[in-house]
Amino acid sequence: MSSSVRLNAETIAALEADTQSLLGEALAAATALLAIQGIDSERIIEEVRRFSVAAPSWALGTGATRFGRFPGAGEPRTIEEKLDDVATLNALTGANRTVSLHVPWDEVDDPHALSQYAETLGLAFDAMNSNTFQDNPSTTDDGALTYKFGSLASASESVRAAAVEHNLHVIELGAQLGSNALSIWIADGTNHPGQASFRRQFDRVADCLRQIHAGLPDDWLLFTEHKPYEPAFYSTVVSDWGSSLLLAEAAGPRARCLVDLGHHLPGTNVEQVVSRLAMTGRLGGFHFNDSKYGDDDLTVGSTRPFQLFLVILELLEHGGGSMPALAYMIDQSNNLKDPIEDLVQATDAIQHALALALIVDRSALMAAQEADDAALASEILHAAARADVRALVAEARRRNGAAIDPITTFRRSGYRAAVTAERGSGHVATGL
Ligand SMILES: [Mn+2]
Repeated sequence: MSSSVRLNAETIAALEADTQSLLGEALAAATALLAIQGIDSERIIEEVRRFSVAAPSWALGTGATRFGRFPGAGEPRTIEEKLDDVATLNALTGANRTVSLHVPWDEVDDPHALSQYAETLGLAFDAMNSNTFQDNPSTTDDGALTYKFGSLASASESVRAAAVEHNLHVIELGAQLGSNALSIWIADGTNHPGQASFRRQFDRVADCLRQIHAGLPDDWLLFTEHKPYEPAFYSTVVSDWGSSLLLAEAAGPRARCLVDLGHHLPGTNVEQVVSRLAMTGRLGGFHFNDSKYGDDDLTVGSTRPFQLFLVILELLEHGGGSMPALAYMIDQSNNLKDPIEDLVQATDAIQHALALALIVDRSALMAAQEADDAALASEILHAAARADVRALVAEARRRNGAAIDPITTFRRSGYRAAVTAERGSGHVATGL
């Protein structure tokens, strides 16, 4: 890391010298209060310590809207600088130990060198993301091919072949980086009734996914990610969890469904979708974000914290009381905050929701459900969702060598000013 400001367990402890005793008092009070209800704080702290969620490379910069983009100061110029920022994030949270790359936005010239650089920062590579939702210079630059009318669902055989080839390229790159999964979200769909056949589009995507699945290394998984609409506004090929499941089943045994929390129509019961996919054995991963209207990509837990709590409760059910080994990633686009602060808040929100969900007395809940006692079931959920676990989450971070109060400590560290001096302003760290 070239920056003069380095955040690690030592520098963070020094910056938080005055915070340590405050945490001690808050933790003692919270632990005593939970003990009265028969809740073991240690188990919660240790489970929160274990959890990690991948940081997406594209969220280290400011996102854009359809109407404009306002870049922040000191945004990363290179993949290495993105990794520097993730290392800083992980130092603060102790819970972002991996990074998820997006190709071609993160096209890598020397995977071996990048892999070594990540290792020096204590980071590893999570699921790779391919991109055929915009024209890709490496496959479509000659102008003969375009994804304008779709990629894996395209009526053009050569366009489909280019899209499959791109995905195989991303797998090859990821294998060199030590990743073990490929996430595919395709924008394919239509804007006009009659524009394409639902069935033929679906069959072509299934066929292409089979070809991509055949190119997976033995220890890899393939994730299909659904989204109901946008950019296609009449129909989308992978529009919902049912289509995603059918495609995963068609693709092969190592295909799984990925749930992006913002990729559902308004009012969809997302926690029930999670439960259904978990039952089928095809739940593979998560993209965390929050939304009020559509695919808003807001900070997870910022507008619907109770939904996040219920989703995590379903995951704990699936994992027998602890978080199942799925691919967890933050997928947000932030226009207003410092990107690192936004990712800190996202990670904290997930850690917090996890701690609350761990409080739920799942056997008492099951007994209330079996007795048709709706009021008691609600009481059990609310007793957990209304608890104060902030000190437990902070203690989990402290034990991981991370920050008790990550936002305050990040601001005190002077990291953004230091990288701005090095990197300047006005860089575009995202690919759109
Ligand atoms: Mn996503």
